[in-house]
Amino acid sequence: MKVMIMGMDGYLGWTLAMHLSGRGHEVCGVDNFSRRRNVKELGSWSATPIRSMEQRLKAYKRATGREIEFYEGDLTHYDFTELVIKKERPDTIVHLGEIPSAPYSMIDVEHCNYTQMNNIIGTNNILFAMHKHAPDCHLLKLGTMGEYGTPNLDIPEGFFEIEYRGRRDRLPFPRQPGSWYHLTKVHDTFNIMFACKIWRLRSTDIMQGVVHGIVTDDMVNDDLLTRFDFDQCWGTALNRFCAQAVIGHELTPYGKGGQTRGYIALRDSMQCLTIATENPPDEGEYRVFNQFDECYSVNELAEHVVKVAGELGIEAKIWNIENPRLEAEEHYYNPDHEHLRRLGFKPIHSLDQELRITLSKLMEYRDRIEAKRDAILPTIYWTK
Ligand code: NAD
Ligand code: USQ
Repeated sequence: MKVMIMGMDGYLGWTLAMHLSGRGHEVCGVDNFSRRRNVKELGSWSATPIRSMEQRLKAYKRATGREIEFYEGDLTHYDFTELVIKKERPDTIVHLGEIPSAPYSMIDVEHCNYTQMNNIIGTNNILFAMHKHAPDCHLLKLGTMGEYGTPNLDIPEGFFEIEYRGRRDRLPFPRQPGSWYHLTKVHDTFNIMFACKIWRLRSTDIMQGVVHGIVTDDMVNDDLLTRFDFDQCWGTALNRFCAQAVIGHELTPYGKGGQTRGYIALRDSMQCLTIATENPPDEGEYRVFNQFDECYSVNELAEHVVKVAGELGIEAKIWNIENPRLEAEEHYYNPDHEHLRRLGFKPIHSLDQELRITLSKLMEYRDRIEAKRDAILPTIYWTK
């Protein structure tokens, strides 16, 4: 299959490019390197010393003999997006090319609008270019479990049956996102659903939980590493806790720490995205997969990190700091995640096994994390 990865320079994008290429797919990708710039803006960097795209592609060719095609450009520019889709006419587009940070979108009006314009317009440009030049292409779009929020009900995969005033229908499950960023994913959801309806495009909307982990089997040398962030904006919960542990910083569950989300290891995310790529939906079909391994509260995550770090001789401590976000700190959370399992997905490692790998590898980059220690504690507040 020919697969085009939008956002190929990112945490998931670079990892997926190697993974799909390794399975024999023809891979090409797009990125505007905004993630590198945006992390710098917040005074931080990736714990792993990532190489430039040019160096990555050469290193990958050296290590495997395989080539990956790359286009630098911005998906919010329609002419560019149309050009690459028209030129490559991929079988699948994996769309990861969005700004993924909730805190970044909450900084101020500029960051909110930048995130919303970038994400929503980029996705719409892909939809219009697909309609024109690649109508049979499968759009595999990364959404987020955060679209649903934390309702006091079980969460289905995208749709549910509802009876209201004596009538029944199958409707999209209510979306209650918790940041300007998460809202972009909701807007994308409805735009994609609408495009599938009017143009008979096919799409899988992935509601992915929080990703964690540092390496996959494709990263056979350090030139092939993906990024790993740990600062207040770009680091996600479990990755932050691991980075905090290796430099002796207290682990920072926010508030009461009962906030529960679905979490998935990077290598499992690759497995799921591969399964979805290789099992496309029918023409005109819009389907939703909830993608995560298991649900944990942030307190539980911190406890797992303390335990595994202890086994590696690292003494980690937990510090429940003031919550900078507006979110439920104790709540019901029970999302379904059957669709991918039915297609064969099975988590590769237990959480503790994956944490052992992450913590051991991160020890190599302790100095780089220490150098940006000041970027760890939150200063962006939802309500101020
Ligand atoms: P990332 O920031 O590392 O990767 C996104 C890439 O897209 C970056 O390299 C960035 O430069 C590029 N990009 C952004 N806007 C672009 C534009 N307009 N034109 C071209 N390139 C652009 O993020 P990630 O963690 O790899 O996440 C990938 C996707 O998965 C995102 O859509 C994110 O919302 C979603 N997601 C991530 C997680 C997670 O925990 N990492 C969880 C659920 C969903
Ligand atoms: N949290 C802490 N301490 C920290 C960091 C985070 O307690 O040091 C808490 C947050 O308050 C939140 C939970 O951990 O309750 C998850 O936060 P996060 O920063 O790990 O994840 P989030 O902001 O939700 O965003 C991340 C990715 C985003 C993706 C989303 C999936 O950045 O791209 O969409 O995870 S989900 O959470 O399922 O919506």
